[in-house]
Amino acid sequence: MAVERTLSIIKPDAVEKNKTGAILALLEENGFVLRALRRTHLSRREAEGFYAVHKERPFFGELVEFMTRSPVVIAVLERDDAVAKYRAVMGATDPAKADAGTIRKLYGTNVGENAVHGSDSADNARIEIGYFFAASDVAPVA
Ligand code: 3AN
Repeated sequence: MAVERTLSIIKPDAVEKNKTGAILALLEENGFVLRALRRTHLSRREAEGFYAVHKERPFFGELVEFMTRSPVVIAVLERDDAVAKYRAVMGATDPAKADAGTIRKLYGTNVGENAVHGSDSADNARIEIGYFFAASDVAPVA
């Protein structure tokens, strides 16, 4: 499987719980290389734009409120099969249904406040990385 990149966001709930370092360590232990890393407090406009695909969903307002509540930590992760491997490490959307040892099981609160985001395809990963990072921020493939 080719080397691939995906976008990770450590969401406000996990940053508030001081779990940024624990989550980044778990990712490195799972073979992900941090190609870019940024801590920021998302504006409403940034959060609405990022989650535009969900704008018709009933939880959209709640999701934007949550994602703008306090800072997030955004990372570009790289390894072979990064999109699928990161989704496996994240666990199911609902932390209560996530497998033991996954980030959402360990650090998520509920289906809305579930600790981390991960791209759902390589195409979306490229779009999401471009949404938050300039090409010059992302280290070239080694
Ligand atoms: P995932 O993040 O696992 O790909 P999606 O794409 O279905 O899940 O949902 C995007 C985000 O929307 C989730 N990470 C979660 O924060 C939020 N979300 C999903 N379902 C709900 C829900 N029923 N109530 C509140 N927020 C939700």
